[in-house]
Amino acid sequence: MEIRKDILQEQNNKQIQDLEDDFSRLAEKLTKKGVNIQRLLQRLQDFQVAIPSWALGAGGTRFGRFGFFGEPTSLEEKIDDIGILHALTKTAGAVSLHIPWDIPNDYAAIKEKAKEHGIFFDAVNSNTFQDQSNAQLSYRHGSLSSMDKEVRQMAVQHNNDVVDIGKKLGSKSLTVWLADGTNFPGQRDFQSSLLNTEDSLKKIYGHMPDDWKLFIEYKPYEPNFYSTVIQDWGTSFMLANACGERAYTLVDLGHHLPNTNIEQIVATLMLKGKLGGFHFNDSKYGDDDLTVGSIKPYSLFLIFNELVNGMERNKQNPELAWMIDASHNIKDPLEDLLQSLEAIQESYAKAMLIDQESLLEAQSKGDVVQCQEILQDAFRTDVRPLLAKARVDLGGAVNPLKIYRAMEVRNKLIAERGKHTVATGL
Ligand SMILES: [Mn+2]
Repeated sequence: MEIRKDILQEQNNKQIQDLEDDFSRLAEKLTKKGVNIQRLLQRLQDFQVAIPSWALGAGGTRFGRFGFFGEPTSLEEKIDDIGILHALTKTAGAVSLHIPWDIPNDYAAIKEKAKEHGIFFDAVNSNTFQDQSNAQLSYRHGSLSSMDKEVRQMAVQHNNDVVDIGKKLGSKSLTVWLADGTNFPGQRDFQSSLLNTEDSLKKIYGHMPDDWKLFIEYKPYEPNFYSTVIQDWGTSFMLANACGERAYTLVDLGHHLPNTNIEQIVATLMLKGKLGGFHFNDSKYGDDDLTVGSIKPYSLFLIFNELVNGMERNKQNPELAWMIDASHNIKDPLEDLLQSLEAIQESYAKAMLIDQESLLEAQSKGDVVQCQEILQDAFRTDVRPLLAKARVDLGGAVNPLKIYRAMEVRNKLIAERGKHTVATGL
């Protein structure tokens, strides 16, 4: 299944006049406000989000999993699915592999396939939150933080292996999300767990090539419910500092307790030059892994405001690695990802519309009402014609979801792959 250019063009033709009308109206309005439309379009076109290899199939919960039909059963098919997303949106030009779920069999072939779709290999992710079938030792009581030296060595070795796999694909970064923690008070010693983790991460950092970056994720709870070794951004920041200058904190939107001010965390990390990566999702309660922008679009906008600001002001940060980190339990995974990609671009565009100069002036005058007006003026702008224009100019779809449905992509995937196929992953 591929998105044929002529069919895409045919579909686009039905909507292109409406888009041109909407775009000119919006462009005129924004130009009057002093917005540089070409620059905005360019930045939207440059923004590429990695799709994780585990997100192309249906996710599940610990209670069960409802499969979605026509799921990809191999890494090749997963990359084909990302190719579909990228052809339609022109903003999904990267894949993030999770090892050992997606170890390539034929590196040259997989690289060739990704290249055909215009996809590059972004951060590789290690997995020490479950035992592998051939493992000699168990992560039951932790991995990088384990009290057992041999278990720690095994976990470090796994991460080093992941780096070596990534090297063969052209990846330049490793993301570590550590599930280690405890369920009960007194179960383990906090200080030793943290020291062990620091020691393990330093070993992994030492194994990485000089042009690689290490991203350290944090999360307050789950799968453990009493304590997590890397529970918050402060712990991640401390560990990144201990490892070295190419180690950074990675913010995952779902990895916060409800109502945490994530935009302030972003601002602080960017000020300190320690924000390396970003995982998008949305949530109501915790790490719900819902479609980006489906629950709290205003929060996402405020977070993007700090990201845009930081990218301008804090050049000491690396180019951020963006990834969608969601689990699709109830929707067609590809449709869900299309919605997420749209929501990300929408928030990014709106954040770029904030009149920063006027905001600074209002802040300095203590005009709190005006500060809110400025933010919300940008938030209330319907930027969708801008996103569509940016996409179409690169050969993408006017409306990716509409065209995905019109082309009956899922039915074609089912016809090719069969109905009850199951993707590796969550
Ligand atoms: Mn994540």
